[in-house]
Amino acid sequence: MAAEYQNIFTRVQVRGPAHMGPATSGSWTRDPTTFFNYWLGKIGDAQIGPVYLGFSGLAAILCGFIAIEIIGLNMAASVNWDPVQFVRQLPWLALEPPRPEYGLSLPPLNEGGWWLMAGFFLTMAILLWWWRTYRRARALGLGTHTAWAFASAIWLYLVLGFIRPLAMGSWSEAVPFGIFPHLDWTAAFSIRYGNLFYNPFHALSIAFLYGSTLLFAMHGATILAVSRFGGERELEQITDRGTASERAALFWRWTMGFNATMESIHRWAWWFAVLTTLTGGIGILLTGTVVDNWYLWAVKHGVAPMYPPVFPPFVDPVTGATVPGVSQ
Ligand code: 07D
Ligand code: 07D
Repeated sequence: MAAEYQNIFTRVQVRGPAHMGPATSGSWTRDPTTFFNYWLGKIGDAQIGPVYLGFSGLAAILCGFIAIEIIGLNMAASVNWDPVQFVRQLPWLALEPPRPEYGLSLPPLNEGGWWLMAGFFLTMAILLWWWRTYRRARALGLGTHTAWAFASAIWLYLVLGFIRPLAMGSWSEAVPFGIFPHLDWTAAFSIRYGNLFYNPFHALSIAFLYGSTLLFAMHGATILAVSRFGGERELEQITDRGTASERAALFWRWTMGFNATMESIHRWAWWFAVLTTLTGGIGILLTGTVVDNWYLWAVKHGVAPMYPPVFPPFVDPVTGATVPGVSQ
């Protein structure tokens, strides 16, 4: 019988002995536990495991657990340990950073100390997880592209919660833990510094974010469209372009006159994603440290117009002083 065309939903789930992957050196013994899951096999590979725990993995999970525990218990305390209110109000609950008067000092636990401690453990968890992605890639003889892409996200995270607060001299500048509270922080940050839309690095970050989704859609669509010719076996297509890659390339040359290659499309994707948080982190770090008001910055550089006065200057009836006009 001729092999039938298969896609993600019609794939035959072949069950051989579990594949343990190539041997590596300098690692902990691999946990041999594996099993198969039919439903996960529908969206990916049905084989689950072997998971490699390792030192950094174990330490990251531990630190992550402590961070979530501190955040969760503080939130629970804020609703008087009432489990119903905890669930009802969860999206609005917060663990806030210290008030400005504490600067960079260590505040009492209930006035930001818990926030500082949760931040420490969350940061440790993230950094240890980064180390795990680096080490596991190395152990398999891979490049470390995943680790460096992750590092770009961590850069923005560190700018938001650590580097910029250090530069501003106060933990109060950092982001609170909480679902809507961190959105309130984001909105307030934009307003406080004169509208982030006028920050050119925010604009760059948006262009790369939108560009990432466009590239992802174009690439995903292209590969799915040629999968009936074996196009999803990308590695083979790099060494032997075969009919799938030829067609994919021709499709884009027909429609746009230009095509990426099997390799270069992944470089485009990597850079667009990485530059989203890289430029974003630069934009946030400049805010309040170098530029205090992005709207006025844009006016100064001829990017935005100065609005005409809405209220002309007037004489204050109480003091007799002339009050300047208000322009926005
Ligand atoms: C889909 C991969 C899975 C990850 C998920 C997130 C937690 C938090 C904590 C209950 C794409 C897991 C979430 C572990 C649980 C508690 C206390 C990734 C995928 C599903 N944000 N943000 C969200 C974080 C910042 C902003 C959602 C984290 C900045 C806006 C989620 C950070 C600013 C909106 C979330 C962080 C900002 C969100 C969905 C860290 C500027 C939304 C995230 C560590 C960049 C959206 C209610 C998602 C939303 C949203 C997590 C930072 C803005 C809770 C962990 C300070 C405008 N953010 N965020 O799918 O629905 O990511 O909010 O820096 O509209 Mg955020
Ligand atoms: C947050 C990187 C850190 C995350 C890490 C993940 C865990 C979870 C979970 C295992 C997201 C750790 C993960 C702990 C483990 C599990 C389950 C990446 C993060 C390490 N903006 N804005 C951006 C737009 C406005 C504002 C970026 C659009 C307004 C602020 C992005 C609009 C105001 C900041 C972007 C818009 C405002 C941003 C984020 C439109 C609010 C930032 C990129 C159309 C009123 C951040 C320079 C990203 C930034 C940022 C988009 C509007 C405020 C491109 C499209 C004007 C304060 N905005 N924004 O990838 O970098 O984030 O700015 O209106 O800090 Mg914005």
